[in-house]
Amino acid sequence: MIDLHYWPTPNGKKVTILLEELGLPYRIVPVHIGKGDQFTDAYLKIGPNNRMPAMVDNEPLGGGPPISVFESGAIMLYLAEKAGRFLPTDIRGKYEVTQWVIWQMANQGPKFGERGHFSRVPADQGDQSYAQRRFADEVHRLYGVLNNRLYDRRYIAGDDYSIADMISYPWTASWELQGIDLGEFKYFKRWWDEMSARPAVQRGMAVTAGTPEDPAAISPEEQERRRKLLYNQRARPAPVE
Ligand SMILES: N[C@@H](CCC(=O)N[C@@H](CS)C(=O)NCC(=O)O)C(=O)O
Repeated sequence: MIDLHYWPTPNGKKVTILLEELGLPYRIVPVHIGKGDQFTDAYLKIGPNNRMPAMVDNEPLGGGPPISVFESGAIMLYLAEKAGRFLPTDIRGKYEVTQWVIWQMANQGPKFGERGHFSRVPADQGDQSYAQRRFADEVHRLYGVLNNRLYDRRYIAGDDYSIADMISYPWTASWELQGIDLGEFKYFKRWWDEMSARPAVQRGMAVTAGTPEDPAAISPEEQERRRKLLYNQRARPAPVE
């Protein structure tokens, strides 16, 4: 069985889409990132970057102790390789897909994330207009990269559906909130409509991690504790020998 340490955000949903496409049994282990579950000693053993998702495969190929993997891109590569699907094994096909997985991890994920972050900065933190423009432009540029890529290909890596498509979809699910007009990106839109209609994509996007919290039920003390934990994160001290 695979344990997916998960919270329902785009980075988590990349992996649930793949697990649903593969039809592999998995167990969701909630990592409530708003409460700070990502900082516990137990979680840091499998997710040393204090971010989710992370995965533990209790039945790795070839047997032996469980294998744990963090970083959504690495988890996607691991699961696709294990299942022998959605990642070609020939050298050309494999790197056609891998380069787009890394593109997503190094560009689309971080830039879309920062666009969201700077759009939510409280007013008392000063003028954010440069950062907001910078990341809105990057998001627009990256939609253009996908649109141009999909101009003469059905899928991101070519004729076949792959983990490059699954990893790139969740961050585009809220294109409207990102200020994007899909009329500008018609080749991307054709792909997006096809992706959105896939039953496994719909199931993966709908995976939750328990009942959502009622924000009104969080005490002011707890809100303050979370604010201190989550904002201005700096290096954690190394273990003492
Ligand atoms: N590159 C990482 C990014 C993971 C990431 O940023 N996860 C966010 C949620 S989407 C998180 O765990 N945030 C917790 C925090 O900021 O403390 C991946 O793709 O796995």
